[in-house]
Amino acid sequence: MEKNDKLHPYDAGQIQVLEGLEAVRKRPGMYIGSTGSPGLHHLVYEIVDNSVDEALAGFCTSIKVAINKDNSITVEDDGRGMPVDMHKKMKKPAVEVIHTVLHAGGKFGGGGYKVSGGLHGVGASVVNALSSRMEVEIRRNGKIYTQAYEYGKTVTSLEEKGNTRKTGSKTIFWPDTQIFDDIVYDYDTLARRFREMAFLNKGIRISIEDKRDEKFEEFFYEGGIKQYVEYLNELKNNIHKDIIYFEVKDKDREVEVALQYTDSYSEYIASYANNIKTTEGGFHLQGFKAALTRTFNDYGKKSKILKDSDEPFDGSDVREGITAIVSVKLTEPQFEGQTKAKLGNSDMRGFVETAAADYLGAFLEENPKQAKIIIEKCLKAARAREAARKARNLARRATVLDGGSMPGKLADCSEKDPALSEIFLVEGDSAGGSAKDGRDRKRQAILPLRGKILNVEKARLDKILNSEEIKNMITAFGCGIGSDFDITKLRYHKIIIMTDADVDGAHIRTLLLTFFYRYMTPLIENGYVYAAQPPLFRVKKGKDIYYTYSEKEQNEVLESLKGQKYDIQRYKGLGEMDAEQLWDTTMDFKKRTLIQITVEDATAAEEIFTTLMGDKVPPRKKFIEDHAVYATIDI
Ligand code: 28F
Repeated sequence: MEKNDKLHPYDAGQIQVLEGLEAVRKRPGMYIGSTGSPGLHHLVYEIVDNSVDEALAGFCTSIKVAINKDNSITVEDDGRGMPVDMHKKMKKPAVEVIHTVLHAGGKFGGGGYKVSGGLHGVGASVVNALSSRMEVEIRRNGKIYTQAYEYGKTVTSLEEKGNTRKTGSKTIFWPDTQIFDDIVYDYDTLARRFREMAFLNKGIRISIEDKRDEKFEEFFYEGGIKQYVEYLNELKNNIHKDIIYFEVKDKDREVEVALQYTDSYSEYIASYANNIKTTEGGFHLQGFKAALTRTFNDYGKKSKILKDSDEPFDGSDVREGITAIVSVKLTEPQFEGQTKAKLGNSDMRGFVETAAADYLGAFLEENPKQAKIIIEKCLKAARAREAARKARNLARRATVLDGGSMPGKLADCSEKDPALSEIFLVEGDSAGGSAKDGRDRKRQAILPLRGKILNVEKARLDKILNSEEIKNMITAFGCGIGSDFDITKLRYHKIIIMTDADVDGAHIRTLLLTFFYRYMTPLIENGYVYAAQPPLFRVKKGKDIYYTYSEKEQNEVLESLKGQKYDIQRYKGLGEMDAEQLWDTTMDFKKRTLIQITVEDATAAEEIFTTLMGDKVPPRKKFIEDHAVYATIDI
């Protein structure tokens, strides 16, 4: 490898190969996205993807992943074993080419896999390039073979290590500490992805073992995405018993869909292409939605549930309450969009639409009882949409007619320039009172919210528009709601959520964020929404007062006062602070810290709602305790 290629032109190909993997080490982000935690976990997915490809080809049923004590990773499958025969051009065993040549995947020509996720076979070489060491063990041809690499370079030639009757591949790799910020693997992150993989690929058994603290889980779903929908709806109330499922394949593409309706008012449709979540959607999703709207309208009319005088269902009507997984697999996926999470293969629209329309049409015909329940729900959604439109118009007219008078509970500010004005949404009337007394009257408006605001997951827009708290917010903000929303009319450029630092406060914040995200999206997109940060403790030493905002900060203050006499007050709620304290700690422009809410924060809040907030109270309570506090306080 140290040879000069001018003297040994024969080796030029090999030198090019080395440059190939050097490129990966120079710019790892180009290949795995980042060198932070996501990139570190991506290494595992690349190796597991190769096993999944072997399983999708029909030769592997079980994949075992282990996080070892030293944060190396072992992946083992029971496939055919990576090929070990000599690669004619490279004059190296195929397995060595797979691990040391970038884009090796494509070089196998006709032998390549039909569908593939990840980096399409370049995965193993990329992971190898970013590992301080990698070892492979192959069972094939009745023999055991091993080879090792370091920093992407071969350190031992392929060796025969004895006989076996089994077949399969095993890879161990040690992420390079020179490349990654941190090499500690997170069990839950890996487990979540493997559960998803097992749902998306029925019949594949994927296990994960954590040797650092003896954790183990195995994921295996014979029903695939059908069971995924069942899992997602576990905490919700379904309105018909069968999960609707179909699968259509042609020569080089396939689509699989599972769906079920619940009594929820929101929709959850997750789409995938080659096991990659297409969060930005794409043609497959468009095809599915189009088929849903068309077949439900056709059946609605045919069954006379939808009268001739009724307006047709629109997309939102037929998706209200749906939980669906749309998974396609195709030979050459084109990923587009800002985050490369949008499927750009235009043929998938027609393919999915035809498949879905055929199957859904037949399902409705063959299951009239379930069809009736679903179509009647669509009809209710359509009527609620019409009622909401009217309510919105009324609300708008009322505002215009009474000269835009503000809600009685609002203590408005005198400033008229929105850029200089802010509004605090305060949990509870007592904290609202302190905030009104303590505020800067020129620039700060206060709107107290009584108790919990309406859960927008459990109500349609027409009901939402009847909620006092929500009406007050709409009027105070001045820009309408939903499709009428006009950000240019916004009366305050800072909307500050001020809630207690406890589970209830976190819940209210989640509710508000979900509401804003669903019905006043531009508020979040423009960065106009904030969370106030009230203190957790007050430490008083003689005349000195310290407010602290985290346990850590509190410990630091107590440390610095060691041996001295002091008095601690823990604030359980905003209501425990008087007007002056609230101003000093949380509202004063000069001293406060506000946390700006990002679109990611809002989508996280919304995801908690759509996927995991159900009606079955105990699990929901547990979920809020486990997650909502972090999901909403850590913003
Ligand atoms: C621990 C990670 O990487 N498993 C793999 C195979 C099996 C074959 C293969 C792999 C063909 C198209 C390159 C065997 N016999 N586990 C794994 N198992 N790669 S990776 O072939 C190489 C690929 O591009 C295999 C016959 N055909 C294919």
